[in-house]
Order: sequence, then structure tokens, then C-alpha cells
Amino acid sequence: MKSWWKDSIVYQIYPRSFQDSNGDGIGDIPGIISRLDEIKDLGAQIIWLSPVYKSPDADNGYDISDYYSINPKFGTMADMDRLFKEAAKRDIKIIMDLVINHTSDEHEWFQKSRDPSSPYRDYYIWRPGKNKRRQGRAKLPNNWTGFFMDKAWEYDEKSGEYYLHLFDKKQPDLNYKNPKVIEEVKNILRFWLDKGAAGFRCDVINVLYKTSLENGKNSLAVRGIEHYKSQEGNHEILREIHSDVLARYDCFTVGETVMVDLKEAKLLCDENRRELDMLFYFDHLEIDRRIAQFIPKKFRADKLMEVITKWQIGLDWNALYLENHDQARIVSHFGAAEKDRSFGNKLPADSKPGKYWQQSAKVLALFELTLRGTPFIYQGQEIGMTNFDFKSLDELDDVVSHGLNKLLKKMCIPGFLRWKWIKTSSRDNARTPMQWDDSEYSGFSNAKPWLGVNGNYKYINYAAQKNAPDSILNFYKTLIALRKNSDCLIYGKFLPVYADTRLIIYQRKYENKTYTVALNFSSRTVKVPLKHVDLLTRPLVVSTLGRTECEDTLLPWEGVLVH
Ligand code: TEU
Ligand code: CA
Repeated sequence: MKSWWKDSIVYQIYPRSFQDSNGDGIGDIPGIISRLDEIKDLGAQIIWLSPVYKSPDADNGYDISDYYSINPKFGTMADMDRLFKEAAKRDIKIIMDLVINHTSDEHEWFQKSRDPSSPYRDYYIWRPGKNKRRQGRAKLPNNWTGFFMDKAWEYDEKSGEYYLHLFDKKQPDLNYKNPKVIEEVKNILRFWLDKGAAGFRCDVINVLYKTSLENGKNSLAVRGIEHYKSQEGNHEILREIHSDVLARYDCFTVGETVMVDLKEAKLLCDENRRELDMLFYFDHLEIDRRIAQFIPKKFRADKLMEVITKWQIGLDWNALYLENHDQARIVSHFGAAEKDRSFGNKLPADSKPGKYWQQSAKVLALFELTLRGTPFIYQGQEIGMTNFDFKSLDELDDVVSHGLNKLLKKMCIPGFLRWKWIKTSSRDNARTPMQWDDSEYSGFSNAKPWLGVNGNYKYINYAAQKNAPDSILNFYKTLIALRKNSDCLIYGKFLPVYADTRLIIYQRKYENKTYTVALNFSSRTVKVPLKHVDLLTRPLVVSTLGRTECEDTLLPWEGVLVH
């Protein structure tokens, strides 16, 4: 079935790094309002807003202390209302980030919950330590470890017990066996939908329900996950939220689902089950990394093709993305920001991007925007922003980077190696300020930003690309416009045609229309296998290099779309 959220492009905003309006070095809501025209101009019709709620910012807003108010760093509720209004004027809808697996430990519920006799006690998951007489130093309630490379329990003096936290210790997990928690969540959803939200991006939405608190199987990272990932109880909660709230509004949800496999994903997104409309999986971004994403391994285009084919065919509707606020910049990861493929290499802070920076960014754009699903573009992706040349751990704000460092140290991994892995995987790579122009602080702010501006902003910025016909930005615009008017590109069936270590070819088919896409993920010229040459020897609709014909070879980092 067709729908507006399938036809649209979503633009993700990470508010603290998008646009500062009041000179405190932190992006804010009035700043976003001042850039709505740029988003409109790109062709996005939906914004996903990373959290703007009240928060002590232990995890940059993913630790919410009040779901009904705005973080004063970002503005006021009046600003938020104005954002909804100004966006609507431009036919732009907004989806909110729904973080309900956990709250902040500074949330009123948690503060009350610390008292064992409080009615809020059961809002969270409290357990005594294993040795009752020696709380505090007692053994933890179980052997689980969290997503941030740490133990999953924290002792609370006031309570005399431990609470569960799958993420930071300032992010206690809510107890979804308590129906009152689910009612609270429904009220939060109603509040934001009534304000005008068009839906939600649902943070770590497949780990809400902890079936049991038994010890987990032995594993290095996220020990215990088999007791809470995509459990039946989780499916039930999603269905309840859907039928009691979401079904009454014209809205959609995209779930962020950690370590999800295709079987689980099919259940979560099955139209008839009414749980989620689509989800973010991670498989495609992990083809060139090992062990929980951190350690680089060789990129192979055929591996990418294999993963994408599995999901394109396996799910009826995909959420398409290459970047978000947790991931390395894609042109520094699959692309060639500096050298041929620079993931793992360093891009000196103030140096010009590499020879194939622009071309590779375009190949990646063509890839994302010719798949079946709803494309999500992360701020800065549309101008090919790159990873940052961080010099040391002190420059990083990301809790995951610091947690990983501790863990790797415990494992006796030498410092230089630790740093190499942390630097390329740090979530802060995606969180440096948006590069709007070549003025000091890249037009993001007139004061020193909360996180360093990437030194390459003089070469990579929005203003420079706006007027350059062959820029990455204009390439995104061209593709988005093309897609908007093409049922084949939006709804067409995905058909894999060919893949080797450098080149992939696939098709999209809709009624009697066919598009063929061929992408060269390398800095060498590649020959198209004879068998498939006739698919490409036709007039090109789009070439990343502006060619009109391609015959049987693709130039370095060239991608083509053929009718
Ligand atoms: O991310 C969930 C998640 O799995 C990541 O935190 C992942 O473990 C990490 O990126 C490893 O690189 C979501 C949000 O997107 C993230 O920003 C939050 O920190 C996290 O949930 C907790 O709310
Ligand atoms: Ca500000």
C-alpha cells in the first residue's frame, strides 16, 4: 500500500550540532527554524528530531528527565510549537525521538522509585544483590553487561538495592511488566501527537521487555541479551501502544532495533501485526567491522550487496540509511573521504578531502536513494561531511568511546590500537557541528561550539555546494527530485543482478518500467561483465560523473542509473 511516509525523504536533525541561534555554542530549536528552508530545498518532507526533551545530557538527550518539557539549552515549548508551525507551513512533518526503554536517573519517577515503599518503586527494575548482608559490595543480581561496555547494575545507597541499566548508569531501564509504565508511555505519545508530531523514531525499541533476569550466556558484549531481545512481551507492548494510540492518528513509527535479525524484523514490521511501520537494522554498516562494530575489516561490495539483498527482499518496506548520530560518516566509512577507502585512516583536520571524496559520496547517495524503502538522510550527509581527526580521548564527549576505552584496557589492548579503533568508531564523528559555510565555526555558531568543528569546513560546506552544479548537495537534490516523481524508484521491486568485490548491479521494476543501477565502489576502472553490458548501454538517466553514456566500463567511483 502507498502512503505519505513511504513517498517521503526523512532528514535527521541532531539539534545540538545543527544550528546555534543564541551564541552559546549549542544548536537549538530557533536555529532549526532558521534552516527549514534549506531542508525544504533539499526535498525532505519529514524531519526526525533527535531528543529535545529536558535531560541532564549524560547521553546527549537520550536520558530524558521530563518527556513533557524542552531542554532549556534548546529553547522552550513555545519554540517547539513554533517549529511545528513553521515546518507545517513548508509541508514538512516532524517525528519525535521516543526514548522509552529507560529514563534519566534524574527523572521524577526514578527519584521517587528509590524509596522502596513508593508507588513508583515498580517503574524500574530493582533487585537485591546476591549476598544480602553486604549490599553495596555484594554480588550483582546477575551477570548481565550493557550496551555501553559496562556492567548492567548499579547500587543505590538510598534503596539498598541495585537497579538495571542496559545503557549508561544514568539511564535506568523502565519496568515493562508494570502496566502503569505502559500507560505513562501512551500519555507521552498522545501529548506529542496532539501537538502535531507525525510519528516517532523509537529508540532501542526491541529490548523493552525483560522476560527473565536469569544469568546470560557467556559473551564479551551485551551478556544477557537473550532474555530481553525481541521477546513476545515486547511485541505485545508494541501492539497495545499501536491500537490504543497510534492507530488513532495519521502517523508512522520507525523502530531502532538492536541486533535484530530478519526473522524478528519480519514480525516487528508485519503490516497485519500492527507493531512498527519500519525499522533500522545495522547489518549493512557492519560488513567491514568485527566485534560490536569497532574493529575494521576489509570492505567488499559483494558483501554489501548480499546484506542489502537479504533485507530488500526479506522485508516489504525498509528504512534506508547510511548515517545517523551514532555512526561514522559514510564517506569516511564506505567511501573515499581521504584515500581510496579511508575507514581506519586518518584525515588530517584541515586538509582537503581526497581525490575521490566527492565521487564516492555521490555513489553512496545513488545507492541509498535507489533502494526500496523510506530514505533517511543525516545532517551533513548531503554535503559529504567526513569523520573528524580527533587527537586524543579528551576531545571526545561520547560515553561509548570512554566505555570502550575502559573495556579494551581491561583486555590489555595496547593504547595505540585502542585509540585507532575508538577514533574511527566514535559516535562523535557524526556529532561535530554542521558545516554551513567557511566562516569561523562554520556558520554553525559565533562562539566556540560544544564539540570541535571539523577542520575541513573550508572545503566541505553547504554554502560552497549550494552554487556548485556538480556538488554532492546538488546531486542529492537531483536524486530526491527524480525519486519523488517515480513510483518505480519508490515502490519498484528490488532485483539483484551482479556483485563482485568492487562493482554491484541491481534493478528496480514497477509495472512495465525498469531501472538499472550500477555502482563502482573503488578507485579503479571496472569492466561490466559481458553478460550485463546490454543493461547499461542505454542513455543514462544519472551518472555520478555527469556522463551521458557508459557502455561497458565504469570509471573510478562512478555510479549510473539507466532506464
Ligand atoms: O542507540 C542504541 C545503540 O544500540 C547504540 O547506542 C549503540 O550501542 C552504540 O551506538 C554503539 O556504537 C540508541 C541511540 O541512537 C543512542 O544515541 C543512545 O545512546 C542509545 O540508544 C541509548 O538511548
Ligand atoms: Ca544555542
